[in-house]
Amino acid sequence: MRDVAYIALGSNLGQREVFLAEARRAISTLATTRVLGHTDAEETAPIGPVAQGPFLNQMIAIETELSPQDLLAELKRIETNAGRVRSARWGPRTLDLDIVLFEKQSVREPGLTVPHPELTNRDFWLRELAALRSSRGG
Ligand code: A4P
Ligand code: MG
Repeated sequence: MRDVAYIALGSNLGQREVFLAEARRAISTLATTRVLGHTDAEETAPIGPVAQGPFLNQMIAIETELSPQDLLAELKRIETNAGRVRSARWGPRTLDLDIVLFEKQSVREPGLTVPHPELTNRDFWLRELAALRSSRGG
């Protein structure tokens, strides 16, 4: 099914701008996928229980025929290519890619929840999502 999806990009380790740029490039090459737009990157204070440096966050909108599950698999591959090592949950990372929302599909499975359960708790996600939706005229 062709659908519009929103992906949150985050980095708080190393060359943060470079990791975000590489992630945008990699997402743009996914099969059956085209990028509709992205927000400017913005620095945000770390949320959650782990003491860590500030994040650079950004959101990208895509149109894709990939299922949410297939998109997640691709995003995990892109994270791994960015040298991400999973340590503490919520801890520092070179690159974190989260599926925020699909316009038409929702998922509730052990390994995947869409819309992302933290969406309503993250002001910058809500703001970025609204900006992308309004720039698409919808
Ligand atoms: N998973 C389930 N639903 C989704 C989804 N919608 N998108 C599963 C992506 N993944 C989803 O994620 C753990 C597992 O969640 C995945 O294997 C996938 O199967 P992870 O990326 O391995 O671990 P994580 O990122 O540490 O955990 P999580 O729950 O994704 O945390 P968040 O929400 O990514 O929090 N502060 C600021 N300012 N900015 C940030 O971006 N990010 C975090 C991490 C903490 N504090 C932050 C930020
Ligand atoms: Mg994550």
